[in-house]
Amino acid sequence: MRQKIVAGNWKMNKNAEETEDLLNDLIDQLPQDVDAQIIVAPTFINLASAVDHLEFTNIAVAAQNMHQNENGAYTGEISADMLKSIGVNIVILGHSERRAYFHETDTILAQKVTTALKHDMTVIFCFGEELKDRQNNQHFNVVENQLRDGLFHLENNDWEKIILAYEPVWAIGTGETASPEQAQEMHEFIRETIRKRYGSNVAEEVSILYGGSVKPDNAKEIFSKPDVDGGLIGGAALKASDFAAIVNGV
Ligand code: G2H
Repeated sequence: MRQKIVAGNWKMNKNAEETEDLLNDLIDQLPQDVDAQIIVAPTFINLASAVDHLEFTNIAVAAQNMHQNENGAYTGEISADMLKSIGVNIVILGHSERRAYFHETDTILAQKVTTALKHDMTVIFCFGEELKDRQNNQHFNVVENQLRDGLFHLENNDWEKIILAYEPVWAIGTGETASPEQAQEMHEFIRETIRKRYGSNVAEEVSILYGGSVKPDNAKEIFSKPDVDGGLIGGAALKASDFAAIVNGV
């Protein structure tokens, strides 16, 4: 059985006090007995307090990004070792906002993945096509290329540390969601692409999350699809009752 996962990507939201408030609300409202891994990704400066806060809970903490190099003159950046040193073992890489606004290329992302795995971190690797790609019927090609260029340098056993997050760019923060059928169609294609390169064991084990305007009222139907193993949640992760409702739908 594949691991079900619901991860909240808080993006650039919540100051220190608001982070504590939301974490407290999540501790109160998230189900204890759910058969899924629950992850939250606050901003860098609130990660250490989040790790402390969540120590005795079933909620894990992820970073939203990290640098590909070990250390050095990279003003403003954060390394894998720094994250590990405060107890953060999971990192989101390749989010479309990082790709679009911070010019992260597939080559840089492949390096980031390698660095994260070297530090024994789990990677939530995001990818997905833009609207123009879907309109031009290029969405499968784009996704296949993103997987190949970002991840296909890995060995089979590296995949134990990889979680995939398919996030069609046209559905991110727009209120527009891929239909459950569109999500399933792409997730099946992704699993097949992994199967061709790495074989059935890796393909069947890897969790593939859907991301893009997941809300309490559409989560359950999307999560019910056979190749959708959970979600990466943005806007709806900022309110504990919404995030809890989504977790309950997995
Ligand atoms: C996609 C998603 C979380 P939202 O970016 O990564 O955000 O749910 O707000 O579309």
